[in-house]
Amino acid sequence: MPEAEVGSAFLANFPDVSETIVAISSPPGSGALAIIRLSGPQSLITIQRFFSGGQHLKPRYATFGVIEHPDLGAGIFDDAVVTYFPAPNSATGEDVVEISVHGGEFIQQELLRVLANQDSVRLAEPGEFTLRSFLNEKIDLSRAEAVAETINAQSAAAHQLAQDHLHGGIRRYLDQIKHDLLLIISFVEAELDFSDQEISRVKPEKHLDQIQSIKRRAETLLSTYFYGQRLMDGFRVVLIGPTNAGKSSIFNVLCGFDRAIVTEYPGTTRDTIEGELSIAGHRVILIDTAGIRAVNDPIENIGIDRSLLELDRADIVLSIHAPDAQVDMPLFPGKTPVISIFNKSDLISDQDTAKTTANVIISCKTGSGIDLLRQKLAEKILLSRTMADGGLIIASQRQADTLQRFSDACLAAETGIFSKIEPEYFASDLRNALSILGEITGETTPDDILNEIFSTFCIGK
Ligand SMILES: Nc1nc2c(ncn2[C@@H]2O[C@H](COP(=O)(O)OP(=O)(O)O)[C@@H](O)[C@H]2O)c(=O)[nH]1
Ligand SMILES: [Mg+2]
Repeated sequence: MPEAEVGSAFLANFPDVSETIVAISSPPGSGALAIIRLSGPQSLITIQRFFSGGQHLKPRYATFGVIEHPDLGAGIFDDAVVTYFPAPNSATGEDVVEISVHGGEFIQQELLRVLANQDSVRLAEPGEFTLRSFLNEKIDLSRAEAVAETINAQSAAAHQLAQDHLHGGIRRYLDQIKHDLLLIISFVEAELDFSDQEISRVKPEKHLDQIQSIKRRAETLLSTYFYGQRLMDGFRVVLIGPTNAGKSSIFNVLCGFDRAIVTEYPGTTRDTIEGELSIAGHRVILIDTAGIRAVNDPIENIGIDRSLLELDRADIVLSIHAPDAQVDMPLFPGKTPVISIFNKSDLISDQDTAKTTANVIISCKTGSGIDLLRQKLAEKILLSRTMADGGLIIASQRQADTLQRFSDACLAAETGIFSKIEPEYFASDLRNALSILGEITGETTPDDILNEIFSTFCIGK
């Protein structure tokens, strides 16, 4: 949680949090219903000017009535359901009013405009509702970031990760580390105080095991980032192979509809095409590429360059071969995991198929082997799964970078022990590590970083 002086230091750089803010919290565009949200001290009085049931709003109960105000034209503007959450028991910790109206674009925009024109009310900045929850100590920074993760999650596994963070998973994990680190610090500092009077008793080496254990736990969490990032952004699975091997056909079969053009003419696919699918609850971005071969066609060559770029970015490569497609150019996918696929098994005899060394034998024509291919893909994806205690996985680059800095700070303390560092410097190394740890949960996060985090949120969140 932000400490008082830290808070006031960064408040200067944030929008004025004493003002009441308003925003549309439902998605842009028209829909059945829309939610407009007010937060701040003027929320109640503002809605009372517009809403027929405004004088009878019972905290946390939905009240039905009509919106009516001269600024919104003559007569009734719309039906509405309004819920009032008095401070501090609201999402932001301030007075919050949620207004549900019909989801026409005119209704939303007009109501928003008129509400934002009221005294001491203004439009919310991106992420300002979540910023206020953070500043009012409703949530720590890792949970604030989880709000964005929850909204962005596009698969079951990503959703689960976000929910874990939203309910304090990161906070709990780091609190344990912080607790252990604080124990060492208080011990060392107490001994330092004492050693003014007597001979020095401080022995940093006594804490070596504990520091190593703290560092290890941070690194375990850090090691989950690779998988976590892919959970959020999707695993990039790239189809490569000679022209006519059936890459586009496999792409279509896996995506479940005919997206890529398939013909018997080599060089049909010239640009890379992306499709999305779910494999074992994981988001997969499947990428069909131009077959790699030596040609003089400038357009096809650009497509081939793009294929090679995709190969560089791939998490998993599906390398396709077929009995009637000749290999024009060898491919080197480097360290990326590869599933080799022998396609068009319907064209050759079972004995000849048995000779192939491919991981999976399929036929897009008959559909044989496709389920096995999905299974192999799931296995490869799950191979990269790493979790810290309690199934915790991180997906934020900022958290990963900060954990790396924390681990470096622990290493500095550890190295200090071996080089017989002065106890004062040892204590200061530990304090430094503690401060870095606090950046993840928001206790010691610099204001420009906070600004950056909240400004990436959508308006109304
Ligand atoms: N017999 C047979 N033909 C296939 C199979 N898969 C794809 N083809 C055909 O092979 C040709 C090339 O397929 P395409 O998907 O465009 O290959 P790409 O160039 O690698 O993308 C097309 O005529 C497809 O109909 C298969 O499993 N069996
Ligand atoms: Mg193709």
